[in-house]
Amino acid sequence: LPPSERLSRAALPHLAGDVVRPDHDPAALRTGIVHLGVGAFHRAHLASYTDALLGRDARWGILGASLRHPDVRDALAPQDFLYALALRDGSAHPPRVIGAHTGILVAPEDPAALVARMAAPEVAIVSLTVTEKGYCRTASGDLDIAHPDIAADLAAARSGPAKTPRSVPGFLAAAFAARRKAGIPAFTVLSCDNLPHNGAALRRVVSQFATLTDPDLGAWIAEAAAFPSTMVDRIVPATTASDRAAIALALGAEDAWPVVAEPFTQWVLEACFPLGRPAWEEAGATLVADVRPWEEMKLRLLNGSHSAIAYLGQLAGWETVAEAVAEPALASMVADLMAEVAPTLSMPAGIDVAGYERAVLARFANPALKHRTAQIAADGSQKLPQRLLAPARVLLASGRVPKRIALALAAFIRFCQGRADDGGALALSDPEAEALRERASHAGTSVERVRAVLALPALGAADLVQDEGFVAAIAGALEALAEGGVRAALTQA
Ligand code: CS2
Repeated sequence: LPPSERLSRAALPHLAGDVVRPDHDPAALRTGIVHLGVGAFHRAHLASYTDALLGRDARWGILGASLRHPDVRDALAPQDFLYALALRDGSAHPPRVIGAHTGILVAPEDPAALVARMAAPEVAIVSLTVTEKGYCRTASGDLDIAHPDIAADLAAARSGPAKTPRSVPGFLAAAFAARRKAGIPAFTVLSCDNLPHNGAALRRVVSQFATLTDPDLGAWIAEAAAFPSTMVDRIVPATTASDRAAIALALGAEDAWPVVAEPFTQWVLEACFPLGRPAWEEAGATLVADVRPWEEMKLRLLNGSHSAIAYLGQLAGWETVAEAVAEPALASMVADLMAEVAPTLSMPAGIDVAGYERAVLARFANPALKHRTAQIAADGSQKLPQRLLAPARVLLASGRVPKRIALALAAFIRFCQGRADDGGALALSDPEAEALRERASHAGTSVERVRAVLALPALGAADLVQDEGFVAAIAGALEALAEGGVRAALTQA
């Protein structure tokens, strides 16, 4: 029988015996961190590291904020912001209850309240998982002033202190302005998104936003605020109805929004937190001086392979990553792709590239995870520059035409055309969806279609459009996909 009780602080003593509970009192936490973007990834990553340390130091509770939708708040508020984290790898793991959140705000309901909480003196860190598109950048990394949210936030901020931001740079600048005015030191901004040099990338858009509204504020942020870069890694698929049902049984209570994740987790951070931080290294994080080799390794080997699997899988009808890599031809294409990309990396000291590649493939093969290729296929315009185009550029500069990257990009273009190999319709979820579909379906030769897609400004690949060898390789792969589908193209590759 399904349990009738709802997860809550009061229900903690009645949960199933093996459930791992917080070793602190979630009601006694203070708020040292405000986190923007309370999706599944955050709840299985930063929140999990932090939760493990709160018994020692209750200062670091997390106030979450959703920038768009109320759904996570609505699910978790009735259960005191507790939720279960369930690890999946085929063996039995008892669920763990995470109790790291002191609340969740929904920004559009009351943007000023969020700014005020970010400006509170006890908040030392504002962390973020807002996905690539949340940064509102152009392909060259500048603030996208044509973005509707940025345009609205800039207009509002210029006509007085911004009380109702919508964008991430707008919220951060408004909170910095409030702190500066009140004489409160700048918080540390901690980007946890899959962008190269994510801290520096965020610093750039926030500083540009602030400078456009008040040059003194821009200068203050440049001087006073730290933006450490991080590499984050854990595969966290979207929670499904069957996950909810299974977790309710294992918990002995209903949980409206648990999260499922692989057991593997990694977090590498630059150790620059002027107002302090939780001792995350005691929960397994790695503090380094320079995160660059780590993030390049992860973005290009893991995320680059993920995107390749997502587009090839969507075309071939492989619903999950595990299903895709169970196909020997696809698994060997992914191994070859990683081998192709590896020479572009300066690996972190002590990490061996072959071992890392094997570990990534083993993680992809996790049959219990059900990570949908459709989920990873979303937002390609925001992901491909750092995942596939950056390593392609390095290889082309050294005279090599990267054939596997070309195949992955061809799969992306065919995916944007909207038809799977069996003729079924494929949904395109991307801020550039319309332009991508139009360019990918451009009348003319396959070379022209490849050029049209690569020339999309969001991809920042104008240089690659000029590389005839690369364009020809992508066009050849696109023709192979069109003629024989993914299976045939893989055997030719
Ligand atoms: C994935 C990532 O959806 C995607 O684009 O590649 O979310 C990936 O699962 C994580 O970065 C793993 O750390």
